[in-house]
Amino acid sequence: MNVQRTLIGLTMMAVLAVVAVACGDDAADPVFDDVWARPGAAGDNAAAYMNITNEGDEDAILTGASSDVARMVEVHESRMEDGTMRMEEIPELVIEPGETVSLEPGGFHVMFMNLERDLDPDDTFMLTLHFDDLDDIELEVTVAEQ
Ligand SMILES: [Cu+2]
Repeated sequence: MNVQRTLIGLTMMAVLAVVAVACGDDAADPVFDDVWARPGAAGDNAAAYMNITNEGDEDAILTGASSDVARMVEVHESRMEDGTMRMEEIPELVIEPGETVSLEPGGFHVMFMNLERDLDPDDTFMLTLHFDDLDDIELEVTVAEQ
């Protein structure tokens, strides 16, 4: 076998592989439903909930959120610890391809601390979600008593 020809062949294959990766549309594709928030009074806290389904080929990694309804917006997880409900910030919430993660009371939620205004039932407001390697995603949240 001609060694030089084999090397050229391998080099060509490597080049093609790089092009394939660069041109592939592998990406996370988070899709949202049942987006709602609990009511709250100005100065208090509230939380938003939703289902996030990743219809893409890469992990969707939620890294944070922002909204003009509150000074501080964080992604939290609530859990029981020694009989007490505690919550902590989740710096990265990973949703694998094909997976649905539910943000729901008692679990993951988007926390609004120190509301700038009242959130009354049937109000709507905009929430911006930040994902690793994706453009920001804006969602309309409906306030509901559930
Ligand atoms: Cu919280």
